[in-house]
Amino acid sequence: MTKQFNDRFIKACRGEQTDYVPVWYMRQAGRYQPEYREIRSKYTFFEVNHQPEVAAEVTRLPVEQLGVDAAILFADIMTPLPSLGIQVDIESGIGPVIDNPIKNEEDIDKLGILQPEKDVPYIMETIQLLREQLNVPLIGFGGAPFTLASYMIEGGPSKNYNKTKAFMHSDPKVWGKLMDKLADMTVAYLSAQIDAGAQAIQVFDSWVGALSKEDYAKYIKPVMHRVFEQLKGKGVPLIMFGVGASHLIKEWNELPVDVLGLDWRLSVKEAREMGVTKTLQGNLDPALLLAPWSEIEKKATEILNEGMEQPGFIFNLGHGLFPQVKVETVQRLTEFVHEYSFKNRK
Ligand code: 1CP
Repeated sequence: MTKQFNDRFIKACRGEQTDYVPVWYMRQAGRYQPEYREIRSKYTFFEVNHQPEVAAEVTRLPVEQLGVDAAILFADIMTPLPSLGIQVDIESGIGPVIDNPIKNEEDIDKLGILQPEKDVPYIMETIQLLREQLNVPLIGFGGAPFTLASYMIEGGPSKNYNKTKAFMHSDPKVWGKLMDKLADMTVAYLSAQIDAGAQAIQVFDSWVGALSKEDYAKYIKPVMHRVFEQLKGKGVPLIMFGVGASHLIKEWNELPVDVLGLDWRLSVKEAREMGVTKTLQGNLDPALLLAPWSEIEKKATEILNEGMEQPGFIFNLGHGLFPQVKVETVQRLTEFVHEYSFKNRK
């Protein structure tokens, strides 16, 4: 018998009351799971990504193992970039590495246009498969223009985004051209995911917190506004997330999105005090998952108490799960979030 569909995550995205607080984790599929490591010993990252059956299996792992209330498509924010002519490899212990970083306007003019059906058909196939297999909502996702540009310009992960910021400030017109191209790609990619069956979308602007509020408002906010405005008509909840971006939270609150994902630097209560009205998602520091259970429980309780002040809260980490975390710890946390929020519901 198939289990009844669990729609708590979607309800919470829409700011509706749920009997318990739904939970999922960023990077809930990954190296902390022995099953994931086993699959990755046979295939490269992109080999997993490109095979719908395998990608769907990896996506389902945390749903079956942890009992989370949402699944997130197994892919990467880099997945669509090769179709634009950007050569990406995922290197173990590093992350995405790009052989031909963007240096000038000519490189931007050469970028291709993403045609999802032709370029990334495996993404849509994976989504369709998962919709038959899952009884929780499936989250589709993509990288935001700034974060994608940071990899494309730096050539890989960066600490300070110096080249990216220098590019932006040196020639704002050319920068705008790059943002527009990446925004068009993001809209096409995420629209195709929704059409294939993704039931919510999270946009990762992971590294945009490197910018000042002024620069964000001038160079990034208009393009993010356009991306979300174009996706809004598709009718699925939209989630915005970034790391170290507490100073941008009021700007985000003005974007046409449903949910804001917080990292651990700003509490739910502080965000509310700053005037943030949207549904919130977050925000346990993933490093705490290596601390004794009593500390994890204390902090999770505090987050839940603050989150449940308003209907519609989604429990998550402040950033992705990392390889050293034990599966049992994440299982216990998931159970705790469900039980505590059920007992203390309003
Ligand atoms: O095979 C491996 O174990 C490599 C590790 C890994 C994984 C598991 C990478 C390389 N990507 C992924 C999958 C992934 N990436 C998901 C899948 C689903 C899930 O969450 O379970 C998602 C949503 C992402 C998104 C992603 N990739 C982001 C945004 C989220 C974030 O961490 O802020 C970013 C910045 C990336 C780039 C990337 N890809 C991989 C790594 C290690 C990184 C980060 C590198 C860096 O620090 O810049």
